Amino acid sequence: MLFGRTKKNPIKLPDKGVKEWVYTTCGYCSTGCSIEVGINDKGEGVASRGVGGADVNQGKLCLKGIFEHELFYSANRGEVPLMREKQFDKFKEASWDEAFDKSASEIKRIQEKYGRDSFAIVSTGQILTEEFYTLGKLARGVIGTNNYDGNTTLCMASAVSGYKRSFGSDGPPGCYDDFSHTDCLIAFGSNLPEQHPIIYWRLKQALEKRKFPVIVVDPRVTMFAQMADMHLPITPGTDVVLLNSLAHVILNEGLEDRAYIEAHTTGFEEYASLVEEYDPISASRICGIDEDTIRNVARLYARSNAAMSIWTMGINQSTHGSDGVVGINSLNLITGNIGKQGGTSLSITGQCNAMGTREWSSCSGLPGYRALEKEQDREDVAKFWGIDPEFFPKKRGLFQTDIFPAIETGQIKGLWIVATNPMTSMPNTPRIRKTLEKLEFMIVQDSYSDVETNEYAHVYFPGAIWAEKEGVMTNTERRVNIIRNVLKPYKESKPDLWIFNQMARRFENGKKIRFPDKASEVFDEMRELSKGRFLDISGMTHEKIEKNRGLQWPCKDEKDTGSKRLYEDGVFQYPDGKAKLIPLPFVDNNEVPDDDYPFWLNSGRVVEHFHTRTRTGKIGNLNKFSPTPYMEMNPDIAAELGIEHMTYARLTSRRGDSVVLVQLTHRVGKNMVFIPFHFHECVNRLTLGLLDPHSRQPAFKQCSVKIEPIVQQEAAAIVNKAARTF
Ligand SMILES: Nc1nc2c(c(=O)[nH]1)N[C@H]1C(S)=C(S)[C@@H](COP(=O)(O)OP(=O)(O)OC[C@H]3O[C@@H](n4cnc5c(=O)[nH]c(N)nc54)[C@H](O)[C@@H]3O)O[C@H]1N2
Ligand SMILES: Nc1nc2c(c(=O)[nH]1)N[C@H]1C(S)=C(S)[C@@H](COP(=O)(O)OP(=O)(O)OC[C@H]3O[C@@H](n4cnc5c(=O)[nH]c(N)nc54)[C@H](O)[C@@H]3O)O[C@H]1N2
Ligand code: SF4
Ligand SMILES: [Mo]
Repeated sequence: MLFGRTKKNPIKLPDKGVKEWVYTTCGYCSTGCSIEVGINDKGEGVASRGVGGADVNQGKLCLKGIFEHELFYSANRGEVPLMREKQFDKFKEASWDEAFDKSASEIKRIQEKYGRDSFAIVSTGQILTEEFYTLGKLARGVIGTNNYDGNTTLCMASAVSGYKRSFGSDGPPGCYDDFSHTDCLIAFGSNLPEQHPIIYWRLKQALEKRKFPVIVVDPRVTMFAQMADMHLPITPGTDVVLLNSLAHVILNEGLEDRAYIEAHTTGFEEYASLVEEYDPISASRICGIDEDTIRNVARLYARSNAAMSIWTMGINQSTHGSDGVVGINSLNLITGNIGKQGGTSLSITGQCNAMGTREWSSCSGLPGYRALEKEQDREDVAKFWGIDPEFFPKKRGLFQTDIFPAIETGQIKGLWIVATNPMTSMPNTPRIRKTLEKLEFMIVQDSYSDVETNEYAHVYFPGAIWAEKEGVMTNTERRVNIIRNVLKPYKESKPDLWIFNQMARRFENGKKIRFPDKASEVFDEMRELSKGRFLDISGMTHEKIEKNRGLQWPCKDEKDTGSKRLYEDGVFQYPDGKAKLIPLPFVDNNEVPDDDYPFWLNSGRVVEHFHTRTRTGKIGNLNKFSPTPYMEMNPDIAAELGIEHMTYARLTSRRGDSVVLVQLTHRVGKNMVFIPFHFHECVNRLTLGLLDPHSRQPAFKQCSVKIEPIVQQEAAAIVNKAARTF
């Protein structure tokens, strides 16, 4: 009998009729893959492929990137501006002028009646850097509200805060090339193979050439944990204890880099005396990692020629997020692993341009890593923009996570949401729903009109998407890469830059400040503002960026082709040039499982979906892999509760309840469940989101729930609603 194919005809790929390939950069995650979009003779985007010569991805793309061109024509793209008098009335189509006039007059009315800061703006990590800079000008220099922040508070705020506390400035010091030089890697709360598949591929590529230990710290057996040499299944929210204990072993055994500590850090005495309290035996009782493993990992790390740490949301999204980052930085400082090939403390960023907003949006201050708190910075920017420095507030206003409670208490009356979907992505969405209902006026600016938050808007601005506009984005390793304008905006939708410029013209200061229409002219302003500073991009131009497939800042002049690493000279951004070692006492303030709510609720992502599914939920080749809200649950505990594989179950927390499909797996222990957060009315109905005191980032990953079986027919109806198919 014959098995397999008998006739071996070559596989023929369907001809998509591509006439031209246009260079751009992927618009999903912060890996920053260079991508080319294929255009047919009607000017439509019909294919995507990786760019072979690009440093970052060397021709590869993950499955989200491969289908990225399908976004252009996917369901419910915003076609025209929409308006309505009252929330929940039927939207009516409007002209752009009508939508802008109404919005500007409502903003002015609210600010005149309740004060300038009563109108808030919440932005994103997903538009282009020139757009961020322009929105910053509009928010800080024209509308003049201090309650202006972004969804990066849900995402990277702890990394920013931790970098600032340790090094005196934000800015990830390492790069992907460090994998090729390191002798030991620890990954804290990061599931690289699913969330940053191409960074993971870079790591695998390095490991194929040269073996070094990979240690993954994650309460769940992730795909990354499965490939690691060591998996440390930490008790949720206790990474700081593990970090203190690693430092304890290093200092007790004299494995630290004394010369580096003395030359480049301050605060050693206080730091050492605090970590002295975290011996591995006491620490193991809190963080759940046995004492020998703690000692082994500490020795391995400190004895390596070069060792590096990476982390993502398992660290940032915690009540100790900022402390976790500081702890990781300190581990690297005491072992002399900063600014060195293969020795670094590299936060793996989330959204495609979360770095761009940190650098240029003015959300937390003023452009180019400037601070509102510094008089010189206020004066420099005011002069550059041509306005009175007194127009600026003297300190930063509310963080995104404090803006919603301020709506609740009536301090904020109007809100403009740009490219974020808090009705699905914020913790405790039942509370967010009530909050949004209190607004007198809300604008939602999004590429999709069906984004859940739009249900509460008075005005909807349809934003063009990613490759329908031009500008740059910065990735995890500080690489600025270009998005070329591949095709025309869909229907009447418009680039976010154009939208901000049109709004600016409707205010007094908008007539004083220049708002260039061309992205390259906006970029020129940024270059000028960056000259001679830590974040120097003055040596970049759009053309040079494309030619090099991205340039890493600082990049100081025409000949400069960028910098792989920061702090190679050991000079940090504090006035004394030294990094700070900061003691981190641990206080357990999480909602932990108890008799009433016996399970930890963990949440995160899966490879095929991006965030709230406004995009990937509509792409068949992605959505088909996980079309339904589900939960990973341990089979042993499920059997005790009478819950079966692929049936529905109800979870309840102190905030609300949710129904999901059960997938039995040993990825999670008996006291934990994991739910991807991509689905509306799902995990964030349950989450508590206690805030980190430094970064105000919510602890999405820690709260407690109870679980029960549910009548299957009733459940199916609830779940189908949350799955919303298109
Ligand atoms: N496919 C896909 N890729 C994405 C995204 C997406 O939505 N889909 N989003 C992008 C964005 S914005 C971000 S921020 C990143 C997020 O990227 P990641 O942070 O890698 O992804 P998550 O799944 O949110 O969380 C990572 C891990 O943290 C673990 N964790 C939970 N609690 C703790 C803890 O207390 N300690 C430790 N050490 N670990 C813990 C979880 O078990 C989980 O496996 O991904 C980016 N890439
Ligand atoms: N439980 C739980 N919740 C979480 C997390 C978790 O791990 N667990 N992770 C948190 C994290 S790290 C993040 S980053 C947030 C993400 O949360 P969100 O920011 O709310 O999620 P997105 O779905 O990415 O929303 C972005 C919106 O921007 C739109 N958009 C995309 N490109 C453009 C553009 O160019 N212009 C305009 N105008 N619109 C555009 C998209 O259609 C989408 O509606 O979720 C957070 N929420
Ligand atoms: S790894 Fe990230 S940047 Fe690269 S193709 Fe995938 S989603 Fe896009
Ligand atoms: Mo994120």
